[in-house]
Amino acid sequence: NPSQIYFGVTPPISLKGATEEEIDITNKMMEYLKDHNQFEDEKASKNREIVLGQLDKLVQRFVYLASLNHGFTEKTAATCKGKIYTFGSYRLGVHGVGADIDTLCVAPFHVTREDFFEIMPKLLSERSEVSELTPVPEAYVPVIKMEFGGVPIDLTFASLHFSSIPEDLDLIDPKILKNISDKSVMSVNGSRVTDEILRLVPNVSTFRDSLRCIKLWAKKRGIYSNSLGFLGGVAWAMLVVRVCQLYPNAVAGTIITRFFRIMYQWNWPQPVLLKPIEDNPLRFKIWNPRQNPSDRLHKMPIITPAYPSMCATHNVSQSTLTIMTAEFKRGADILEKVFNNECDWSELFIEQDFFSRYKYYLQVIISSDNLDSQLKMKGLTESRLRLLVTKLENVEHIILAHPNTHSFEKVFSCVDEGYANNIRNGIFPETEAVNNGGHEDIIYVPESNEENSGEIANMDSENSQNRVKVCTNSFFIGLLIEKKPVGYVGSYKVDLSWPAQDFMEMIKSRETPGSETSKIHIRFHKNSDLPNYVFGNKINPARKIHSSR
Ligand code: 3AT
Ligand code: MN
Ligand code: MN
Repeated sequence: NPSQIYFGVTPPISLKGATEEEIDITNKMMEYLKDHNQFEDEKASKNREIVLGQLDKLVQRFVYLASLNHGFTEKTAATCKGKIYTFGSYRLGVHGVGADIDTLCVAPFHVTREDFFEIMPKLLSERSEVSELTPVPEAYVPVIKMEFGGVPIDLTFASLHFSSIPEDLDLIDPKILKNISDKSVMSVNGSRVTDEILRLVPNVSTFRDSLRCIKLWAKKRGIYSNSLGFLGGVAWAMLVVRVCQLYPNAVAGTIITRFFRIMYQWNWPQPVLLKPIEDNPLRFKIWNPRQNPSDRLHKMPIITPAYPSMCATHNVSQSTLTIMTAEFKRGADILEKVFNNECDWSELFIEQDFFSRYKYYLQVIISSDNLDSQLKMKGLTESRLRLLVTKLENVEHIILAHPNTHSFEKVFSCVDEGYANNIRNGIFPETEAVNNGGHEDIIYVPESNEENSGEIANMDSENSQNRVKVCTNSFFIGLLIEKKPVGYVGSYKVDLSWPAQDFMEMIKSRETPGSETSKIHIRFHKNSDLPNYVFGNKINPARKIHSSR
């Protein structure tokens, strides 16, 4: 098999090893990453291992109890073993400080998903190390989220065709997928993809160093988010793997340079593949643009290597592809300077200045009177926001709609409903204060604002019980609008009301029980009237200074 002599779908571009200069530049990169807290210390890694050990014990207990419930004798139940696997950034060995551990609990076939969501949360809640326990059984990939011994954990579940899970079971074997539920297929998929990734990379340690660099860069540049139409952790990992395959003997610094060049010049929608797509023996849905019209719509396909292969980037839109391509170009230019000794690595990681890039912005404000509803609404809105982006980029004269990966959370307690309504419509105190020239009493008080807490007490402490609490989250979308041709008189009519209305209707129609009181509102901003808090409470640089009356 000729594909055995190299990794990937084409032969490498270069087999060259590293020059001294490349090693030197790589060392500097590693120094930067270490100095910026991208590696966990020994103690924290040990703690993760301890947590995983304890979690494994709980899984064994769970399988035992579930087996008893299904009528097994104590003796037989004791022979039924489960197993936990890890995936995600921890499994890849690129997790940062405070990252979660993505874990998969694999149980024998008689143990059901209902058992998992019934028994496991009970066992976990009995443990003093566990906090923020949140089962999410209705998710696309059902999960129990929690903090265990200070470590965030995502725990998913699959049951496989075994009466007891063998100690050495390798999930990479596609036969394990036979006749198991769709949810179990999706759940083992995370783990199978991570395992394949590690097998398809020529040098794991170079891959890890490179991926850490790319992840930090993508976060700083605001392009790390699967749900908003950028790339998530798995997709970034796969891009780095592909470049590692093309330069199997290069060091990380070189991989990064090549990464930006190759990705900037990539001929999308040509897919990035880490290996040939496998046949389809079990007739799952796999990515196949020749057969599936919906797969032909993918703008930036990056295909997962484990059977059944899927596109990890189906959320990418024209706008987000344009934004990422510009970032690849920026990265390529900076790396060229790094290699010419004209600048250092820190330049690569400068944070994007989202609120200075565009002249127009939309603010999507969601609000609720309690945190529980608000969390649900926030998740719902975040998972749909890309649909608003797609609607916007199709509006005439709009070139680009850019969703900000950072959202803003504010909690207010208002003296009455009138003020609460203003908040729900996104009219926050400081915006008001500017609008009426700063002549205003403190009517709304951000709850978490320490500085103002003294003033709350002074104002009217006896009335504070009657305050109306409003929790808000704001998402911003930057809009690039076509320049008017020279000599064009008048202004463009850019009608945002339909996309905005459509989006709000969609969110409202998805309301879940408890979220009836939640509100969604969309505001349009010129850059000069963006609120100061998006600039970290510095004055909006685009705001003209008003002379006071
Ligand atoms: P972090 O270091 O945790 O930020 P990560 O790559 O581990 O990076 P996640 O923990 O978010 O990222 O995700 C790990 C895996 O979980 C990736 C994917 O297989 C699965 N996953 C994450 N989010 C979703 C989702 N919304 N739907 C389906 N699978 C998901
Ligand atoms: Mn993770
Ligand atoms: Mn996770």
